Amino acid sequence: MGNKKLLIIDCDPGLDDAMALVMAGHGHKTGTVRILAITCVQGNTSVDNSSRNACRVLDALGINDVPVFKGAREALVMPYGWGHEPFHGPNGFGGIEFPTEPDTTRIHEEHGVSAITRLADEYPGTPKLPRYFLHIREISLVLLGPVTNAALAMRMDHEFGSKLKDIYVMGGNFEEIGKTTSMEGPEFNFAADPDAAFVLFSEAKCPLYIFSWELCEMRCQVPIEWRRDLLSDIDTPHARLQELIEGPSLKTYEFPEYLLCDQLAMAGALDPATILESTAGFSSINTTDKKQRGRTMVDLDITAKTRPNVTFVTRMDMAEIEGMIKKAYAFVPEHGKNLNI
Ligand SMILES: [Ca+2]
Repeated sequence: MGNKKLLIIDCDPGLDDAMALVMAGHGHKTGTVRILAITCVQGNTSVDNSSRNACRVLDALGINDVPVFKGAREALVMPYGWGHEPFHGPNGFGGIEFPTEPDTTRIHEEHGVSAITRLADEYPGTPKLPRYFLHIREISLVLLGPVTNAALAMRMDHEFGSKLKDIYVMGGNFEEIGKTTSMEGPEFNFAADPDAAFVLFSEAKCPLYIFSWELCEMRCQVPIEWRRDLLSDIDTPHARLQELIEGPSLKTYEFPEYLLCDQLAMAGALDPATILESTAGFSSINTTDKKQRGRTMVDLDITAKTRPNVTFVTRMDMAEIEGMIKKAYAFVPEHGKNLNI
């Protein structure tokens, strides 16, 4: 396996998920990372749509050796009840009516949660101190949607968290700014399944990197012109797909600048050197307040009782990330399938 980074990507594509999958897919095709699995969850859209959308991205990239698994259809406890996230359209991909179906034969029967826990056992890493069953772990888990699947994996296998190298999560708050339907609520992924986020923060037994809503909205935004120009001179299947699905939302873009969200967590997972600054803290999730369920509660005043369990990323190398995204879309993939629309 060498030093190749192993990824499990849990996602709910989703427009920004699609871009994050392209970034990882580029690494997979060029041999810098290996995607062991893509597991899907309900979030921006239903789990059926999100898994179908993941297949579309893989088709465009000509990736045929990455299995897709459907995970949780609902939040752990309380259904969020929004129907779908309007920003991403009713099918998660801008409401585009595609003339053809993607190759869904890559979706396996096995449930996503059981696939995640199985893979953590199949890739235990390198033995460090065999006598104590200590291993240098090698799987990075990247969470780009509600974290229901990860929480279920942690409940199925209590040691699951300790079988991972690290976890990269797009979600939560750090500076008391939220995003759901109103800007006052908690961040979307954690609001969608607050109880799952609580389990994740309690049970992760490996480094847990949080790419919060504030990081996306206040610290890593890029000019909207950057996004409008990004793919203008690139004609690859995955660039065409991204232009198509993001077209409707770009026309009526609600923010003054373009927000990268899932892309930031993926950039951190692919190249931790893109993380320029971070703050470790003790954090948990509000699961009881009616309006604030899913709100991240942060305590940076670390004592012996509150040892850090989370690292909040606070600054990233945006020039590097912008270049990483551009390069991924410009890459001409062997067997990449065009949509022909
Ligand atoms: Ca997402």
